[in-house]
Amino acid sequence: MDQEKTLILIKPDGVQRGLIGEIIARFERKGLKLIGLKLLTLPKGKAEELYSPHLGKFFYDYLVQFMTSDPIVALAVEGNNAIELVRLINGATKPLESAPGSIRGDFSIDITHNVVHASDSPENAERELSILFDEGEILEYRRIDEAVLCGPDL
Ligand code: 3AN
Repeated sequence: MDQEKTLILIKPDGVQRGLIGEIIARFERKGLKLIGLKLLTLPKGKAEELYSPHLGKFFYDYLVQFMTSDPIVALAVEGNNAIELVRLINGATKPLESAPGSIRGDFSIDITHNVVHASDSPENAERELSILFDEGEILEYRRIDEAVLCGPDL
């Protein structure tokens, strides 16, 4: 099975609105394993690196300013097809496309202040995890429910 690690950020609006617990609970309940967790104010250089694929776009400067304006929460999670799964749980970028039931669909009406970020490919997951987490901050352990969360490879 495709075990993947990916990065999730609870953006400053999510932290300010008191949604940290609500958001983490959704990923935990789904069966994703939390392997890294921190509350931090993102330094400008790291925000620029994180969003470097968007450099030059009209929203880039504001996005960097917003992401560094107040604390965020960084989560590293692991699980079967975690990258796509997390993006499904987060919901689409555009407010009119994020389905009710997703985090953005339930909590956001704005394309910038949209509560969460998540990596969109294995390459970006590796790149983004290394921006937010040092070696040693990502843990390896077994959850006691792993045997029932993930069946055998058939
Ligand atoms: P996602 O976060 O859903 O992967 P991306 O990677 O296309 O979306 O964009 C990264 C972030 O850039 C979005 N979460 C949003 O905050 C911001 N962004 C993207 N498109 C726009 C836009 N048209 N106007 C303003 N901000 C945008």
